[in-house]
Amino acid sequence: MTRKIAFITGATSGIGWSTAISLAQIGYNIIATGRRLERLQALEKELRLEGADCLKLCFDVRDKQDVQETIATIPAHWQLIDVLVNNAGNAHGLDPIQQGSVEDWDAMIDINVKGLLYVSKAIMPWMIVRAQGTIVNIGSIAGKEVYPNGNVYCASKHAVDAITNGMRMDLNPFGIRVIGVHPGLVETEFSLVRFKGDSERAQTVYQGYQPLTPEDIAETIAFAVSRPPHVVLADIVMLPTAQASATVIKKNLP
Ligand code: NDP
Ligand code: 8X3
Repeated sequence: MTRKIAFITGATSGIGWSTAISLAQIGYNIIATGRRLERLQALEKELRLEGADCLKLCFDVRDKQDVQETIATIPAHWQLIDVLVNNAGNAHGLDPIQQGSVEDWDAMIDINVKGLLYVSKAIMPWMIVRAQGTIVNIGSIAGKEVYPNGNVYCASKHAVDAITNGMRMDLNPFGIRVIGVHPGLVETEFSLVRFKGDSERAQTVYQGYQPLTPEDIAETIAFAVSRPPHVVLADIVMLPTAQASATVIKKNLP
């Protein structure tokens, strides 16, 4: 079997890690990226167990020059990228706008929005020249709705939604599929990052109901990218059953 190639940002954890495994299981070799090299090394071992090759690229998506220079080192046979999953991102803080930290705002806009653009800018030409490829952008329910204290994170994910829809239009002449995946609550390191390492606070986000798992999202991405070439699942909103909207969550707490 000739394996396809998927490039996944934020593959060191959560949704990105699980997506790497799921795509390996359906016949992809993986270009896995993130800042934590030891995590990429651990992922590579898991991918090899699935029979997949792995190219590890360590960079911060905020660093435009590093993104460009690192992606430029990809050997020719790895440049035939079939699927790009723009997943790297996080929330930083959960504060009323008037109390928000400028550093947190910068991080969310630089990583979730500009990082996605920098990576896409480097990969799209390889898809355009082959007139094929699929781009999966990980948005959020926060990109469809706004919730109290979510202000800038929600703005960053609304931007991802807009960019996704714009990409689908602009890449339409080249037959490139663009898919937006917008999860609700998924138990990952997301809340640990949002609350700056406060694990007790992070755990409370997922208590009293069954959140989505990163595997749930990964399976859906694997399903979406493996549809026949004439089919695009353009916009996927995925919630835990206990969640009806960004703010309506049925919790059974003591
Ligand atoms: P995790 O914190 O588990 O994973 C985040 C990933 O993003 C890590 O692999 C991290 O890698 C990478 N990342 C973060 N900052 C950077 C950076 N500056 N440069 C490169 N990589 C970076 O969270 P999730 O798996 O939950 O998040 C993945 C995506 O899903 C995000 O875009 C998030 O907004 C979105 N999402 C999450 C939901 C949830 O409830 N968990 C719901 C909806 C959307 P490293 O630290 O090694 O660089
Ligand atoms: C992550 C889900 O509800 O915390 O995007 O914004 S939420």
